[in-house]
Amino acid sequence: MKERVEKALNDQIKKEGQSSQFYLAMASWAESNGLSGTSGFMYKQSEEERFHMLKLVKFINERGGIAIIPGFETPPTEFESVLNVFELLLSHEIVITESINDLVEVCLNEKDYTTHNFIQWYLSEQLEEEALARTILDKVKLIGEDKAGLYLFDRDLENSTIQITPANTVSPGA
Ligand code: OFO
Repeated sequence: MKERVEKALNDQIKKEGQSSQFYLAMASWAESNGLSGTSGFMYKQSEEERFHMLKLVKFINERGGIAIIPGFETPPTEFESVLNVFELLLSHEIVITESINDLVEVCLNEKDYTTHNFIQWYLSEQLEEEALARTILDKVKLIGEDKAGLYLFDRDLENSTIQITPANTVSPGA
């Protein structure tokens, strides 16, 4: 595996792991604030990011490279609100999408078409995650300061009745 590709993949391992920790912090904050739907959603997101990290670790090792298992910075323990949590989720996912795009560029420059192919899965994953974050954020914005609305939103998240739709809207039943 070319050095530049290996380095870019290792950088991505760190980013996926940091995402997992960040979402875990959000899950924990939501849990301690009685928001079980939001917390369940964030625990799941955190698990997914950990899976993304592991997938990269295994890919690098399978191709004869050396995966570097990173240490992580401590994420925040406090968040302003549910709105703040989902704003952070979306902005973080946008940054990760840019990073995956950079990774694609490195693969093309280095003519590493196998890794390029592998990274396509991350591209579509990012597309879905950004769409989901936008969908949820739109809904949280609609709620505003309405406490009853927040209760129903959190309950819907818990029951997984909020789903991504291509038109960036919330599913019926939510
Ligand atoms: Fe790893 O999928 Fe988003 O960040």
